[in-house]
Amino acid sequence: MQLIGSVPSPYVRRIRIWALQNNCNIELISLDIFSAQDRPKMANKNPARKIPILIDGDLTLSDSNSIIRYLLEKTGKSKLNWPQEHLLTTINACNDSLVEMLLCERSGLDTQSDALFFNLQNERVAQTLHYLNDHLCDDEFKSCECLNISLYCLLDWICFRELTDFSAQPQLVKFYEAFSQRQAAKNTNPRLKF
Ligand SMILES: N[C@@H](CCC(=O)N[C@@H](CS)C(=O)NCC(=O)O)C(=O)O
Repeated sequence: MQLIGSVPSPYVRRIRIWALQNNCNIELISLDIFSAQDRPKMANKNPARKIPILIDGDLTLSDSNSIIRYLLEKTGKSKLNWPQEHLLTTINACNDSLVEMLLCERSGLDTQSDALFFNLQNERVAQTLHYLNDHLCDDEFKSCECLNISLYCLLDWICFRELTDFSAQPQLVKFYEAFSQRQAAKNTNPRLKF
């Protein structure tokens, strides 16, 4: 299997960490998706022009959520239950808002200005992080590898890109520090040159 993606992307990193922790051999094809040279390689495989993209023989899948569902099914592991799906959707909502805001910043916009779009994203980011802090110790969160990986990838990307401050959320801080010690986290660290 091949994974089209990039090293910094938190969504791509979810798949890479899951694959490392589950001895699943997936080759990363690392692209700079905004460069003229690499963009067609992504666009040819995904009309939505987003990464990650998984290629398994004749099958092409985009979106980290579909990819993880596919890998769980392929390896005979149980899927997320509905409360776990809700938690994953909450992580995704925070991550998506931060991606949009980063793209706005890179477009020269002031994301701290008092505009409806920015206010909605900033509110969503703050509230989802607060909610995740409160639910991190729930059994359905603790027992779900995919949720742990997805949350770690979000938090480490927040730190790496200096996107927001979650130091007031003690459970998030504790979780982040513990997960950072895992080998798969170290092996996929976007700060390292690959
Ligand atoms: N829902 C998608 C989100 C993927 C996503 O937003 N990927 C970012 C990279 S982190 C991307 O490709 N952005 C390109 C763009 O928005 O144009 C998933 O879970 O895979």
